[in-house]
Amino acid sequence: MKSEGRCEMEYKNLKVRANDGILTITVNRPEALNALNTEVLSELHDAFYRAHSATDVGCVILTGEGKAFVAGADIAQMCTLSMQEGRAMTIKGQEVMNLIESLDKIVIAAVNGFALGGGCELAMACDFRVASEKAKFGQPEVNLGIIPGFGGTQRLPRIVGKGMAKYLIATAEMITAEEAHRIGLVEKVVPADELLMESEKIARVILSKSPIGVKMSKLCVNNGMKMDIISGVSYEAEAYVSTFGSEDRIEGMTAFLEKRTATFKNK
Ligand code: CO8
Repeated sequence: MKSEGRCEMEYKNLKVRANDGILTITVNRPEALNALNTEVLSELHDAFYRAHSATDVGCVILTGEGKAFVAGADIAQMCTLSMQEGRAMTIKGQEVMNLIESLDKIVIAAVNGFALGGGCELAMACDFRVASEKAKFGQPEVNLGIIPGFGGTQRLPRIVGKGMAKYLIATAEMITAEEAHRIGLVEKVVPADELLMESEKIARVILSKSPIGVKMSKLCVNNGMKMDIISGVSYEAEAYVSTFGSEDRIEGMTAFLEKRTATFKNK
């Protein structure tokens, strides 16, 4: 997959800003709590497609405008859909989530507020989640007579375990950022006004590491989770060996021995 054109684009429902290798994508439909309709999904797909393989982007931050990260799929739109249209929307949403998960760089979900239903699923497709202490998480689909359809029944148990996933989905309970942190759904909770600063700080730390190392380790974790342990470690060994052929491996090790900071070239 090659990205074409610029990453910073004009969208109706997104704000996209590139700064020093960090691409910040903000879902910007606050009047509907950033609910995901098919248009927002298409724009997210386009923005992440452009970010993929973009050489001037090293890390992506995904967040929401206003009091929600994303309050789910758009219920007003879903209410009008036929079964075929419902199928098309779930597939479209899953394509966006899969694209984010398989992006060749780390995607940080900076969860500023409600992350419900499709919004929680969107956050789970990211590599990890930094949450404002005001954020709220939940899978309320059973309140609406549906189930999570953007990957939630698959990603939630892989993140928090089977029992907790079933508990959250079957009760539709909305949980606080603190509780989400306790169960491992969120990696870090920060004060609301520090969320973007903290996420950018983490992104800058990642940008200072070897891009090949970061990319290959993401690939190993993602693909290894689909394998049994023996196949997974053997996959890791091949990926590990491939980093040995990089200039950055020589630079990283030499810099350590010379007691200086490594300058990585992504080669
Ligand atoms: N879809 C559409 N509009 C929404 C959504 C949504 N998910 N969430 C909020 N809005 C709208 C409200 O309707 C309201 O609009 P208006 O001002 O025109 O009445 C506006 O946003 C503000 O919302 P509230 O007034 O409700 O704000 P509150 O602060 O009182 O409440 C809540 C905030 C608790 C977040 C509340 O808005 C809420 O419960 N929202 C719905 C949450 C939800 O159920 N999400 C799950 C949706 S289902 C889903 O995501 C399935 C994913 C898989 C889909 C597969 C494709 C077919």
